[in-house]
Amino acid sequence: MRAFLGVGSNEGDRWGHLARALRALRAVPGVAWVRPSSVWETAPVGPPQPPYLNAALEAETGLEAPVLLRAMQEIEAAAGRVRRERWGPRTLDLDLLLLGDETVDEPGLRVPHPELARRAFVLRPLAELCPERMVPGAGRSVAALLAACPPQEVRLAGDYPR
Ligand code: A4P
Ligand code: MG
Repeated sequence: MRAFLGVGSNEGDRWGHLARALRALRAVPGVAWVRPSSVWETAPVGPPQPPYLNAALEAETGLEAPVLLRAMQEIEAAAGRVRRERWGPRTLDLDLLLLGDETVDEPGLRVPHPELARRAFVLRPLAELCPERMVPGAGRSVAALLAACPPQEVRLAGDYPR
């Protein structure tokens, strides 16, 4: 199944956190391969905080959504992620954006990610990987959602670090 993940960092060694997240995801048993988007620097959404680096990752995996989410949370924890205020600064944030054509609506896991359609910092990198992909529940493609979402400051920062 094809999975799409959002990556964000606005605390500490942001480029290093992105590089380690990609390496760690590639090492997860059940993840066949991972392809990154470019890296975008984006103005923070939420409380005042430093700018983010955001990117998207495409992965091929047989893992079920909860198992994949648990692996992602372990990668966040290894980056020294401390959960404080909602939408506050973080060393590494990994969000499960899309998983095949699946819709999951559980207390601890919602797929597609519920904020997806409103966030240019998610849609801009995602549109590099899969512009034509239809988003379940939205009835529109990633590119169409990007064109319609509120304007935000997002600028290309460079290639994904290896
Ligand atoms: N959860 C449910 N569905 C998912 C999913 N599809 N992927 C649950 C990942 N997690 C999911 O997340 C809270 C809970 O969401 C998790 O325990 C999980 O079970 P969290 O990462 O602990 O808390 P959070 O990230 O502070 O809250 P939230 O609502 O997930 O925030 P977001 O949506 O991650 O947004 N501005 C810019 N420019 N760039 C950013 O990347 N990120 C955020 C955080 C705010 N502003 C930003 C950015
Ligand atoms: Mg999150």
